[in-house]
Amino acid sequence: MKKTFVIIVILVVIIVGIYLVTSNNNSNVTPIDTSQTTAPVTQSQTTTTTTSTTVTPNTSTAASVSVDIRNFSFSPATLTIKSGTKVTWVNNDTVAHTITSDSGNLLNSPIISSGQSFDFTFTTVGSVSYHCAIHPSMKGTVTVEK
Ligand SMILES: [Cu+2]
Repeated sequence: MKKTFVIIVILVVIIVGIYLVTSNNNSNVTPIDTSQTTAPVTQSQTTTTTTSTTVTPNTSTAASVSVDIRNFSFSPATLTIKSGTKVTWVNNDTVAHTITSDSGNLLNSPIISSGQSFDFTFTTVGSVSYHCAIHPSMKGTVTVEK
């Protein structure tokens, strides 16, 4: 009788052990499924960001030109652009200058210190001659085409 009880107890322990191992395996599978569900969401967010980044450079590079101010002269001194183009004068000289229309006041910049810049977007077709109000010998022309 005692041997039979011992065998029954051993069998119960083995069966309980199998149940524990099986339930542990099931609980291990569940977290893996959760992490796999999270991963695709992150990938779709990355794709959206890439698409919006691609659009930006095309817009900003569209119509802008820069004129270099150096050694008391504008370079290029003569410029032909399409209407709607933004022209930026960058003062790479050691002294201050201005961008001032020869006639009228279309171009009327403040004093542009060394290292600073001034920009103007041309929307009227025609030719605009300008000079530096501090150094009248500095001259330039912007021709705006339709
Ligand atoms: Cu000047």
